[in-house]
Amino acid sequence: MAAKPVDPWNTCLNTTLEEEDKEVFAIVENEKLRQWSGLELIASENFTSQAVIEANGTPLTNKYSEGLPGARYYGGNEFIDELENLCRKRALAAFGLNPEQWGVNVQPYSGSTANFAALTALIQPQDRLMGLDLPSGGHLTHGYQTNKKKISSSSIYFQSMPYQVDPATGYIDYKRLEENAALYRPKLLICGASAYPREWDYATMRRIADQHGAYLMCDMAHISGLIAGKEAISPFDFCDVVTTTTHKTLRGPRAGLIFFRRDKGDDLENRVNQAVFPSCQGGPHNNTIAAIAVALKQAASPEFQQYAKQVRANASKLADALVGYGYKLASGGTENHLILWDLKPQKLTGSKVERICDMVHITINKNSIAGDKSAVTPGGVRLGTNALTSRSMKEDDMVKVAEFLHRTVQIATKVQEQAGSKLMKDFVAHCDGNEEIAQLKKEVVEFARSYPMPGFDATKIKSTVTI
Ligand code: DSN
Repeated sequence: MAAKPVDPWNTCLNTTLEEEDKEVFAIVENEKLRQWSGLELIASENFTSQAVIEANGTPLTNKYSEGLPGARYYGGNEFIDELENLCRKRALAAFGLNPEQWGVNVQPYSGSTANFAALTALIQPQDRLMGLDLPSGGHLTHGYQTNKKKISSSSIYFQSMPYQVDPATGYIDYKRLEENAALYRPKLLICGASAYPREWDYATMRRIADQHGAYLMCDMAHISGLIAGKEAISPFDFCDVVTTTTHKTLRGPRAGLIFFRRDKGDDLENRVNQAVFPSCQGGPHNNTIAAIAVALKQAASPEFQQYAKQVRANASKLADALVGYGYKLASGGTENHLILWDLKPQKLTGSKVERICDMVHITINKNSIAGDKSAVTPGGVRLGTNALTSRSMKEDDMVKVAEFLHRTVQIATKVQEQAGSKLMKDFVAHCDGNEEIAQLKKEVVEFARSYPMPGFDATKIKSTVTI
């Protein structure tokens, strides 16, 4: 039978993005140029692979599949079931888990929804939880609240008491955590962080949780790639539930996973699955699940172990080089992919150094250092080597990156002096026309562009801007 003609009002359904929407196309191309031309040091970002990007952009986005494989609320899910089962199998394999002991839900849209679903599964509204305080490097979703306000839904719907790092050492104060837990008697202890450069003492966390019959959950989002790559201690030997994002060191698409013990005897499997859907989410994003599956296949490979090893080696070298310039790092260094750089001895805020870095195409983020009073103008910045390692950088390159960073601090110091005030608006005004900034930007861009670009062909970028 001859193909039927396309209705005129449907011709837009088979045009390329470039043909169909020049504005969005240009934004995408300009962002590609920015990614290729800069030094990406945000510890929670990475450059995912071309295969992951392809899977993420497939017609799997068209399908509704509420429910689980074999038990859906919609028809037509035979291939989606196959995909979700494959993704679940790969998730367990990537972390060396026995399917009789562990199961996984691959539907969470992100790390924050994964965490809220995990809390929903594990404890009742207004039950008590303890997570690492945000100013100590913890995540919002681990119960964050201030003196004035309950910020995260994890503190709005649950009672929260944080534990902290010892500001003198930068290490988690487990002794104080144990003492406070004895008074607070939490139902849930959460380990895992967004800005903690040291290994976790999971055995101690487990012991404290057991003293109170509490669940132990790990949010391994930042270090999941290092765990899969056998470069960090596995939390699975100690925890009841483990959550993660899939786009940080794991280098997949933006999404979340929840692992749960199947052999604990209190039905965590059903509780977690029901918490994800129908309690917290609707239909899974199947294109994303396809992309997660691809990333997990890659994460289980010997090459990924080499990548994870290099991420740590690069972080360690970058930390050493910064210390070599006389800078202070929280806890004195790093054992994972990230560095917390304390800029208070330089009398600079993280915001100002972040600002200069942005201007020279080094992408970092300002971050609280334990003891800081304000999260808006924190005293430090956070650096991570996961993305630069995906661009094939090694230890020698970290020496150069440290030199670039040192120059940003020197520039920030001079600009602050010239501004004659500590106000950000005066600082920004005095950056205009600064020749050192222009020179450093030129060098950074040239350096960055000399490294391979994962995920897309940088020679084919059709940007409408110049960098
Ligand atoms: N916002 C992420 C980070 O930067 O660590 C965590 O979700």
